[in-house]
Amino acid sequence: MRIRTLFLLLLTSLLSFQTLFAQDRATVKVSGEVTKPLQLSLEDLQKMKPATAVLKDRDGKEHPYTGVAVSDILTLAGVTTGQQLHGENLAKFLLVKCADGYEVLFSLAELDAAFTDKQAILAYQLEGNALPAGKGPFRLVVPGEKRPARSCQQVVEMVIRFAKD
Ligand SMILES: Nc1nc2c(c(=O)[nH]1)N[C@H]1C(S)=C(S)[C@@H](COP(=O)(O)O)O[C@H]1N2
Ligand SMILES: [Mo]
Repeated sequence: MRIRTLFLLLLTSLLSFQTLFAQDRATVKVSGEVTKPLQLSLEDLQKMKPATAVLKDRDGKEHPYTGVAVSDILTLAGVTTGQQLHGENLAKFLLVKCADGYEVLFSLAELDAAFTDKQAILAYQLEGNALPAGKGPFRLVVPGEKRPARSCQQVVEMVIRFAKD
């Protein structure tokens, strides 16, 4: 009996250790039409300039998230932003991919401070705490939208592509 309890204890601690590790190892890949592909970990994001965004849920309740401006991530990856976002570059888009297969799309101009004051962020905290398992470790938070449907959870990849024919 005692051995079994000990074994179970060992197993559960090993499993929770693994979950912690998995959280630590989680990254968001930034790829496609970039000059510098990225693989951002929580640590990498925490070193960048923090930004906040409020997400209204389906019941109208407000939730304050902290993370990094998507535009800062795009700039770091060498995506055309700000002054460079003109002409044919306006036909570029960002596709955000999530662990459950959910995908959402933005034109680059929608995310650019030169075009809009609504700053979308890649969030890693909600009310000062790490995001809960089903939502994190990384979530896109898009303020100023009537529905939270593009605020996608469990983000794993951000792909930039050209939609130009
Ligand atoms: N990865 C992922 N993100 C997602 C979804 C999803 O199915 N998968 N659903 C979206 C929809 S339709 C809504 S309404 C919100 C719900 O977010 P909440 O649970 O924080 O209220 O998540 C959005 N983000
Ligand atoms: Mo939804």
